[in-house]
Amino acid sequence: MVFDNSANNIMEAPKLQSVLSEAYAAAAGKSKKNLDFQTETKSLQVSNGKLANLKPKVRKFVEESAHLCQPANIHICDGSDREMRNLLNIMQQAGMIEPLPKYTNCWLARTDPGDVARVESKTFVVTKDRRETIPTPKEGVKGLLGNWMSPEDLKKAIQERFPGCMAGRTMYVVPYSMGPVGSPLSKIGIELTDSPYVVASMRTMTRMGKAVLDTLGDEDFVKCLHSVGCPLPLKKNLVNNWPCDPERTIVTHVPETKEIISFGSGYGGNSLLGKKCFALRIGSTIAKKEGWLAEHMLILGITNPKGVKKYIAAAFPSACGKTNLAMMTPSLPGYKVECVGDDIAWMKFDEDGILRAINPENGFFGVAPGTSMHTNPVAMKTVLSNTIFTNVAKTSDGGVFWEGLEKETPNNVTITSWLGDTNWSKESGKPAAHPNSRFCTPAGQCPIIDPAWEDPKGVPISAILFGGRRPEGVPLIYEAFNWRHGVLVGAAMRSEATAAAEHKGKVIMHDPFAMRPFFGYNFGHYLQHWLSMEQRTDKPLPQIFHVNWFRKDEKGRFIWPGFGENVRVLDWILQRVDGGDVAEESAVGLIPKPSSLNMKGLENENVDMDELFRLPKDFWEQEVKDISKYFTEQVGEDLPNEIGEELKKLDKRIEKL
Ligand code: GTP
Ligand code: SPV
Ligand code: MN
Repeated sequence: MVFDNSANNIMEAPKLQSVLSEAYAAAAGKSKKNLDFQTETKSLQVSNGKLANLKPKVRKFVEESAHLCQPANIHICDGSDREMRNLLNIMQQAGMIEPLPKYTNCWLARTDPGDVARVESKTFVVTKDRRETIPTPKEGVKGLLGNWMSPEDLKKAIQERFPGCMAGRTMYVVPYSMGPVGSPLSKIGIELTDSPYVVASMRTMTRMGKAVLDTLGDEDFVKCLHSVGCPLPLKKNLVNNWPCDPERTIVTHVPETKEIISFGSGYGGNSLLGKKCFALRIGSTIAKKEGWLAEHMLILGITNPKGVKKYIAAAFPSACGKTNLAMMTPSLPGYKVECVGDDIAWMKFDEDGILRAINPENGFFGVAPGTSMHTNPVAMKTVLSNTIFTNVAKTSDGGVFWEGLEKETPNNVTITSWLGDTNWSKESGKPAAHPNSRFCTPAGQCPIIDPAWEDPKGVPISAILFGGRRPEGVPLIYEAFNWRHGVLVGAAMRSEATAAAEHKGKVIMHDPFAMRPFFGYNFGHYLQHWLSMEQRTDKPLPQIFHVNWFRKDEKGRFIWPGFGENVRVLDWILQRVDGGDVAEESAVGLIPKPSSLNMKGLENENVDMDELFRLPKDFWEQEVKDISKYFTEQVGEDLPNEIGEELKKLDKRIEKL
């Protein structure tokens, strides 16, 4: 493959220097000392662990960052239960969390209402050349495929924010592994943060602590620096005792030097830097170089009534159903679903050319609203212990509440909303829980966690699903004709905006591969990388499908019952993976032959199957136009020809509708 930017590589542009190094040097200059760490150690107060026990590279990172951020104290995390209890204690005393006595070791955090979701507009990837990060949009058009920042601007942004930013606070050193500790597929990061909430969450979401430091040799690790940006003494009062600085929030990534620098937000993907920042944005750049895929995908195992087990990966945008599908309780008798991961998949070919996936995470940071014993009983059982809930409502009997739990909540309790309204009722017209409120819970507690979920080899993937919230026009299920067509299907994904990021309203947004907010490099090059998978194996690649649980009728009600009933769609997919003659051609792809979708038991639900599969010509003509415009305006020259050709073929098929 020859990429358009190959000329830059040939010219061997000087390697990017660590963007943090300049800030470190400036900080050292200010203190009028050389960066002689052996002698300076005395001035750094360490309350847990010993700097001298750290590997030289780790120690240098910690000490230089401490000189820059000026924390009162350093705590090197060991990952023990005792440490976790202390963190929870510290947060409880600071009024950041409160216990939920109805459950075992469960806690509620309420954030500053200004810090409730990922901030895509303040998230940047930093490269020397803009085009490495994003395609060049058509003149006069705003680029929608990520934000680029120059190394110089990042250095400035760091200088404006980080000197002294941890004053009076503890800087935690969080060593973590994405993937099981010591697995050849795993990668190590070290996050320095002044937020105990981040530490406690990272302890659940990643493998964190001493074992990681012990495994780390002399190799590089991903350097993650995070601050909530509220040095002590405070300049203004905190809201809900939740330190953050929304006006100055910035989430930045330097793929070349493997640095992640985040400031101002303590929430989710902005601050738990192993997740979107490392496992997807930095991860996708590593994957591109090394020939594998880092994707925003769940991984599930499904066993059919004959006992045949397959693994499926699925990419849906944020808050579009990954956690729910990954843990689903199948409504069809004899089926079993087991969960490998609910958000991120790292997929590589093994020595036999089979694409295998691992879940690099160790916990679930799942959307709370909508989760109930009816929709997702497995999640409800998982979160009964050792869980931190954020921005949900609480009940007067010490439990949690959110939209969707009405039928499961005793009538005699009062509800305190996420905003602290102590006598919340539905009549207020406001939601009790924030729509992006979440639970952070250990994956190992999931009652249907797959026996192979920590297998360092990963699990073999038979099918890849794309999907989104499409109220109109898009059928329940269709299969791509082949890999190339499947890459177009991923590239053309669109979905209704959700509360997982700062977008307002229910506008239909382009979200290719559910990765729009998470690409670590130019989307055109990403497409080329996906196309190249065909040349990387002589084994069949996973079959690609598109699903839509969210089609609505003219009254705005979902046509498809969803959740556990989605197994009917998975059943059809398994038949296709098995080579079953159950598909017929349509303009958009292969769809189920009449009655090949198992509807047994749903007869009384009056599901309008015709409407679920209807392909309105005007809708699809407009869809092709919109996608074509998007590719031209947003991807331009970087769009691989194959994708343009596949879109033309779709256009031709639509003409015949
Ligand atoms: P992120 O964690 O943000 O990446 O989200 P996700 O893709 O894991 O989405 P999740 O499974 O948490 O679902 C988000 C919302 O969609 C929840 O409110 C669910 O109740 C709802 N949802 C999930 N699956 C279905 C479905 O099959 N049908 C309907 N109608 N809603 C669903
Ligand atoms: C998403 O937004 O896709 C999430 C939540 O999974 S966060 O960790 O905040 O990115
Ligand atoms: Mn997600």
